[in-house]
Amino acid sequence: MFVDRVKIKVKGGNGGNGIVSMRREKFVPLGGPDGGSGGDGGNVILKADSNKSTLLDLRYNKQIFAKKGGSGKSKKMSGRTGEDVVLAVPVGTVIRDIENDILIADLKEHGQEAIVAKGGRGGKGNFAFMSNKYPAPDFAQQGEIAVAREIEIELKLLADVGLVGFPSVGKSTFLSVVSKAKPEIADYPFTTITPNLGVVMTKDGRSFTIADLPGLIEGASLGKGLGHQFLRHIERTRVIIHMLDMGNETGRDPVEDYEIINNELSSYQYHLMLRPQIVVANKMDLEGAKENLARFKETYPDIEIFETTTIFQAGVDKVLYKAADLLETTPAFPLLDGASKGVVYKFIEEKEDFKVVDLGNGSFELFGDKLLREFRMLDFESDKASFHFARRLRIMGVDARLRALGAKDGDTIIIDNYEFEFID
Ligand SMILES: Nc1nc2c(ncn2[C@@H]2O[C@H](COP(=O)(O)OP(=O)(O)OP(=O)(O)O)[C@@H](O)[C@H]2O)c(=O)[nH]1
Ligand SMILES: [Mg+2]
Repeated sequence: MFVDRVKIKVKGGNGGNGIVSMRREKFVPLGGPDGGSGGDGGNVILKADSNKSTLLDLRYNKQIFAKKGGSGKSKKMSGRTGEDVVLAVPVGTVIRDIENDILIADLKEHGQEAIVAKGGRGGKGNFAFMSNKYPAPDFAQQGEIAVAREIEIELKLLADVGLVGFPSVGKSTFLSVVSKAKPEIADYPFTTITPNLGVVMTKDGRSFTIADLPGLIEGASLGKGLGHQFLRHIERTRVIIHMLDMGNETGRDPVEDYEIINNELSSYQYHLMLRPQIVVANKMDLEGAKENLARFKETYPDIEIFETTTIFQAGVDKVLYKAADLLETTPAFPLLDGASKGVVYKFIEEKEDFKVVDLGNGSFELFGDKLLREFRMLDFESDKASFHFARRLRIMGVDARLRALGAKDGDTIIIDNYEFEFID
């Protein structure tokens, strides 16, 4: 089965907790702090693998969680790092964050990887908090809770050339005579229901990949037929072979078909009409083909058109040469959101360490990834830890900012749904 789009939930492992521990030695009544930090949680990683051709495995695997980090140990020993989960996906896989609607990665080469969910950081043990000011800190940090995110994983075929046209015009037959691919061929519409890929070698030794796509019909760009679902696979192609059935058997009119398909390509969001097109008049062996072709040429005198009879392999070499020529001069089209170089790796960047919002009535709310991260790693049980956090706020300049905004003794400070009193 060919599965080319799945949604899954991913979450890195939580960070391990740091611990509080004091060295105990015979004859040394008060040893220094030696509580180790927690290990970082594991990441969820997707890795492009050329042996994979579909996303089928992921379809039955809706939630993927990496392992959490281990707690710190005494003697300054860190907890173990949580194991990563690495999932193999086909080359050509595009990953986006659903909630933020951003592209996370575009895996174009075998072996490329992207972290789709980061593990939480390990909390610091009391040893890590030791300083001149705190020679013997007796508090530690909790491990960071990893954030779950929903991602959409999509396979966009990496073919150089895409075969498009109405159903039954002979696209699969073309692919079967120019490559080793063995697509199903029959005289009913939508014989091809999933794309087929083939590798072409021209007689002058040039090689490229070609994708045979399900037939398009009028309204395909709006979701009619099977075409819509697969139009997006054309997004990666650089050259389009637009195939027409010049025979009279189907009762369709090739001139009209040509216009309908082009309308669909231009209505579709990926600017598919920007790709150079090779127009192919197929089934030239059939009755009426010559007349139809003459009519096409009259309507479009400036368009170069290649005549083929794919069942006899007639005329196909010229089409392949033309495709190879065009590929030499046509650069890759960037994906709609700008990714083209391979792995893009985007997490929303934090601009400032913190932000203070005056809510009025003596209430202020604190925001900021860094600040929240530290806050969430607080060990609430320990007064000392809270004291340390308060000191951090002072060092980061949060206190000063609050005062500048007019915060007074007794005002309410909100962090992450918790309320505190401002003490000046
Ligand atoms: N007479 C004649 N028949 C052809 C030619 N090329 C293909 N056919 C026939 O046309 C029918 C449809 O061919 P396919 O290659 O399956 O067409 P397709 O465009 O892939 O169709 P879909 O997969 O349904 O979109 C088959 O019965 C082929 O044998 C040709 O050059 N001449
Ligand atoms: Mg077909």
